[in-house]
Amino acid sequence: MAAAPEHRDVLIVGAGFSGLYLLHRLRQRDLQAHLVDRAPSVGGTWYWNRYPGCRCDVESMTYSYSFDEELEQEWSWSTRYADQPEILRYLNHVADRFDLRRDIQLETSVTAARWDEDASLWRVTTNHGELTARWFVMATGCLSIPNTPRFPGLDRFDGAWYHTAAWPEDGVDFTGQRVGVIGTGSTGIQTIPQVAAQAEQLTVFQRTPNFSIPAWNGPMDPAAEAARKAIYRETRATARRGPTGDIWPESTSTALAVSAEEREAEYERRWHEGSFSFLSSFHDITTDETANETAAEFVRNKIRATVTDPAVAELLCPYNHPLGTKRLCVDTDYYATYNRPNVTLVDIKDAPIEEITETGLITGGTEYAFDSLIFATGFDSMTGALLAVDIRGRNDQSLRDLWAEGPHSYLGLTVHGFPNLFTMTGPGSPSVLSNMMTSIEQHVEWVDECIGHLSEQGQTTIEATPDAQADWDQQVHDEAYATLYPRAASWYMGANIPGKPRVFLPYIGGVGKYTEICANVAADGYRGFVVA
Ligand code: NA7
Repeated sequence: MAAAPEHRDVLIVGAGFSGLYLLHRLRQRDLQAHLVDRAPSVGGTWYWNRYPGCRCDVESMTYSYSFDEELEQEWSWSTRYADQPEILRYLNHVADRFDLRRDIQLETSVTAARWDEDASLWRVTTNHGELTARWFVMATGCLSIPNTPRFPGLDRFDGAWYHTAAWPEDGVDFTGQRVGVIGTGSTGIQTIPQVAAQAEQLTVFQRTPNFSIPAWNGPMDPAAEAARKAIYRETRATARRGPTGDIWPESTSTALAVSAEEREAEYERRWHEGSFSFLSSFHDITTDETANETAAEFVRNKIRATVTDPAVAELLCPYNHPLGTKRLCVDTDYYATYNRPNVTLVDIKDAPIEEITETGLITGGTEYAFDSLIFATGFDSMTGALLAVDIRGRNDQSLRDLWAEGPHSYLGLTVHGFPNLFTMTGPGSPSVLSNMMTSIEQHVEWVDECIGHLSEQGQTTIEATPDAQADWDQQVHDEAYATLYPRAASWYMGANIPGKPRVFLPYIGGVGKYTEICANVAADGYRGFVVA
């Protein structure tokens, strides 16, 4: 007879920022929580993405946990934007500091999960057998399933090829090599300058140019660090209240209401501040095409002023989407890299990659030869990791079938027909449109309080009603279509994956507004849910 599956109160999938914090919170309740992850280490996305140049594009003093004041005060980031090794060290430190490892099971992949109606629990299949849990939390991240385009001939390539999100743990030395990079999103833009500095020859294949703002990264200034730490609580509260989960001030004026000189001065100021603050220069940049174009042209002029070959500069200028509607990139020396004699930009907009050969790739009838090829081709975002698991709710309803035309959720956290399932930073939550840390902490605290409250009341299930879910889907859609975002063929829209439904995935109404909605739902006795 097979052994009975191990049972826990809560099963969390994913040892990234959200899974680790949720485990810590639940520990403080009289609940047994267990966390599994397919990786051999904690870290989530910061374990897998270890390509050269990988770092966070949100400042580390904001992109870090706020839940523990001692941790916040004691930890020191070495640079303004931490690189991947430092963020991974931080997550390992957190796992040790809060003694989380005793409830973490690594190298454990979840393949299927089924709601057992009679027992009111989830039966979860892993490569190490079955687990059961009353509450099932998918903390699997928004960008966890790499997108590797199936170019014909890839298995023929005699050189080495890498996806940036599955980088060898020992690193790669490109010294003396001819290297090709496919993709110019945030990842490509981070890695291209680093690879260019090492390789003998680098060729970049660009399908869509992106807008990128300088990070102005550098060593942490001890005075600035101390000043922030003195008001850390206030800045965290500001981040939670605002639309982006970050702390830069949102402009209250419109780009078209001020003179051209004032507009340029504000763009220049934000450009030198760096990162996503640029998008908040004026409050109509993401809603008004004409306003957006003023910001877009400002960035194009920066590209023209940086790249010495005018033809290359023009190829790097984005025209096919409003600024910000594909995720804004944040770089260190990206545009200047094209001034190096060993870097070539190949525009593949009208000449897609035809095939990979033994020695390289063919596009536009020309063959390019390489020793190594880097795929910086992104992810099956937001829904990818959730649908990678065969999740079945009431009446054996499959999540894959339910979401075949696009995701449905209530608050981006729950799905009707799937009781006691929580999808952290799932589609319909602010997640990728915000500082993820702020959204993650909000989700974790809401889910922890929900599970804690129900458990104290002796209640065993919570499930979104169809009406609440339909209303939320509508709100997610309406908020998005009040902006310019749906105009871009972005991964926010699922447009980067052939055949994926075109639905705007994150909630764009803002972190502060979302947090208030979630708090009110809980305060109204979990309005929009059936609790039993
Ligand atoms: P992105 O932003 O999805 O970028 C992927 C890049 O790869 C982008 O330039 C794509 O061009 C390109 N791509 C994808 N498929 C192909 C094919 N078939 N042929 C040529 N080029 C292709 O992923 P990133 O990893 O850069 O960033 C994802 C997020 O991770 C980032 O926003 C941060 O939040 C962290 P396209 O634009 O689709 O024309």
